[in-house]
Amino acid sequence: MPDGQSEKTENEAMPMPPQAPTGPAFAYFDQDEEAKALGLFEILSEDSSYDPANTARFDKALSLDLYRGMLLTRLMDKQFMALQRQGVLGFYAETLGQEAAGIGSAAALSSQDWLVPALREHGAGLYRGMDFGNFVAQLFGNANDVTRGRQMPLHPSDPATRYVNMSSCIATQLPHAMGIAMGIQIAGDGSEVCMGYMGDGATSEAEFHVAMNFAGVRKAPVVMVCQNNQWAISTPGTGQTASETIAVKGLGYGIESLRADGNDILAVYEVSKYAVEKARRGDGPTFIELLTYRVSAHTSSDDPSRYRDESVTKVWRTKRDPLVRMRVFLEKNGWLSEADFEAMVTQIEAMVRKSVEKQRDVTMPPLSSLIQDVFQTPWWRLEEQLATLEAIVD
Ligand SMILES: Cc1ncc(C[n+]2csc(CCOP(=O)(O)OP(=O)(O)O)c2C)c(N)n1
Ligand SMILES: [Mg+2]
Repeated sequence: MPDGQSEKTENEAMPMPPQAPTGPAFAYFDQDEEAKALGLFEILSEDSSYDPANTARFDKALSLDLYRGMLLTRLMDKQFMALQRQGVLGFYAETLGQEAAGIGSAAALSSQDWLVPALREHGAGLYRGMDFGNFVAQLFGNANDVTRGRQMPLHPSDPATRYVNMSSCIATQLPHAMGIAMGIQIAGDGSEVCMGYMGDGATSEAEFHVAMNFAGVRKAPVVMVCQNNQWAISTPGTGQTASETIAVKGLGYGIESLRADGNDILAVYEVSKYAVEKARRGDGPTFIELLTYRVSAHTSSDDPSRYRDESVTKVWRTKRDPLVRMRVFLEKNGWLSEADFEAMVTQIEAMVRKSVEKQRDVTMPPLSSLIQDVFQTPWWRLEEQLATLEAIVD
């Protein structure tokens, strides 16, 4: 990447300790298919109480790493939304309240795996090592942007970490995710897994059913993750489906389907790890519903107070906040002091500010970039059109 190499170390994932889950909560996995799809797997309850038998895998390094990933997502979202309001950025969408769902699931992937995102996985991409400078360059659509300013802001893409460019058209990414998994089956050495994300709204689209059908039939190494934040812009979950849960839809396609508390990052990590390890063994796809809530507006172009009861949002913002839940867990274990927390905040905020300062004055992509990435070598017709355009601009 042209920029941001020094920032890369700031958000690299830590190696995962290879411990197997053991505690009573894991009896969830021994239930019949329907009970799993209708139930809700949880490790850290709302008041952060937990059975230590369920948290054996989460040592200090992994726990702090997961928390830092969520904190980075929240703090950068706040700064980028402020920049959007100041007119510096054209568009932005927060993941406020959903940080555990994105980070906890992506944390189960290894570096060679693929992540096919929907709208709210940019934090997860950065957690997996997406270059921060590259991400900010895409927000500005400047000359450092690998997509050459052709996408709306917040459509990052990072070939180095196999973070695939987001498709704005809802659910169109799901056949892509399933197709990548089929490609792994055909051409890979069997060690890679693809994780494809969607919102609850995407499960009503045709592409969801196409992808799930093929994934089930081909037993593809794909993990389909639905961040059920209970809203699709102004459509609530009750207006989206008559199904009892979203997870249960997977059973019709012969896909094992799990359902977890999406605001409990330890639970999200465990169900995701289970699914990723299963896919890597060649035992086929898993569908995961993560129950969470979109605390923020849909995007910077939306005002949710016009269509929903914000007193409900307040409960999710306070009592059910995934960062508070995990922070109490860290404090109970003596792994995060107030001073450690303050230092983490200062370091993240400074990194975001520094990167914005670096990227905001970078020039637009050159006109000649218009014909790049269309063919391997631009053909004469495109060269001719570019010359005409350059003459007009001059
Ligand atoms: C095919 C298609 N239809 C409609 C839209 C407009 N649109 C953009 S986001 C969105 C809602 C998405 O909801 P959901 O899948 O639950 O994801 P969330 O935004 O809640 O993360 C809609 C309707 C679109 N982008 N693509
Ligand atoms: Mg939604």
